[in-house]
Amino acid sequence: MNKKILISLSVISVVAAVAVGGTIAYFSNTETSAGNIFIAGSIDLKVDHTLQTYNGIDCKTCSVDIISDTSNIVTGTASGTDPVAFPHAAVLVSTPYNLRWTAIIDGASWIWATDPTTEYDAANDVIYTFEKTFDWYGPITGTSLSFVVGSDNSVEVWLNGVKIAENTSEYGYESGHVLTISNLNVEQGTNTLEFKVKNWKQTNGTWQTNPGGLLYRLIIGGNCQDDYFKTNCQLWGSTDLTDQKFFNFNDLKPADSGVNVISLHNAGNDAWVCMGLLNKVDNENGVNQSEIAAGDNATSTVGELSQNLELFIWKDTDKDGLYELGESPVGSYGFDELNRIAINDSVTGTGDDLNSGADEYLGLVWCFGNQTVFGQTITCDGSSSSYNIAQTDSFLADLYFYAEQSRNNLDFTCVQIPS
Ligand SMILES: [Ca+2]
Ligand SMILES: [Ca+2]
Ligand SMILES: [Ca+2]
Ligand SMILES: [Ca+2]
Repeated sequence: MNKKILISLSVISVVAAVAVGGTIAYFSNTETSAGNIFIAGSIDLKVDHTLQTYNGIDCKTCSVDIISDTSNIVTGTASGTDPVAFPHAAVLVSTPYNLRWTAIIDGASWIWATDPTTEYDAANDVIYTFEKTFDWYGPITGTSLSFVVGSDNSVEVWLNGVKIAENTSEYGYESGHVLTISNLNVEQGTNTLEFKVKNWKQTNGTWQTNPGGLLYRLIIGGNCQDDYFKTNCQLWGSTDLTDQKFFNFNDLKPADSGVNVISLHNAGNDAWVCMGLLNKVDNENGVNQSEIAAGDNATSTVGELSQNLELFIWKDTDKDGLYELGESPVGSYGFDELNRIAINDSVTGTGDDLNSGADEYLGLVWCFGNQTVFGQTITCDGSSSSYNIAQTDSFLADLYFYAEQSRNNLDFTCVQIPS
């Protein structure tokens, strides 16, 4: 049997009353036993995180700062002769060929599809399209906008498929002729910026006399001040996880609680799905008098935070972060025991695998203290002095989602995953 496995990891970093950094990991793994039944296709799980609250405060985007650099993508051209297949990363213009390129934007670099501009593209009218995406969640009101675009020669700026501004000047590369955009209709979720840059033909032009180029910086100024949660929480659209964190708190107190909505998108074959924590680390970070009074050991190095963090998971069908009638519970867990949780496996229900192309929406409610779920009401009680044992402690872990094909694998259970 040919079996493909993908595991996505993301970090939990929760700290009681001390700040600490986290590490991040992602890996995918393919296991193959060759020569038997061949099953085409693969398992590809994508994960998004579109809603988070902490003590009733919503996570939202604080700021955006993007520039022309090699993370911009060249998506296509009109009559240009870039020999590399699209899409591909934009390249830095290695030499400021044209002394008239007086536009300077802090932090931004001149980019183009090729370096240097091809011979044909310097002598003919050509247009290249550069693309960059950014996420925005929450209100845009109260933010500031700075958006300046330099171009050689003219440029159209598009946002989410709509042209929002253009610079028709041949001299977009001069400081006095750059394009300044003062209004941006940002959408919730992922926004796509496109720059359609036209290099104007010059008879017998060369890469020295007639290069093409794009230079820009977009800053949407924050409105989160120094709120740790707001400036450190992250929301994102459907993606393979790399460095995203679902949890990042630096000053937890008993009775603190929060909600996360996580969506799993199955972009591959029908699959079983499990989740859990790996690489759990409980740090003591010293033992104070309150901890000792609560029963901690003065010489302890292993903290007690994960034992005192509780979690309830349910299938949040309407992805609103509220546990409502008709939505199925997955279960209640301590963070210290959270591993190999069955979201969809052969014992969670008949035919309960996650179909190809389908989504699963999970709601998570965590509590520092004693969590109870009664009917649709979830409470968090941190009033016991026993929680003092976790003062100054910290907890880090990787949150993983595991997908395994369900076809020809009907008896799979999440407890089969190596822990
Ligand atoms: Ca030019
Ligand atoms: Ca401690
Ligand atoms: Ca709901
Ligand atoms: Ca402790």
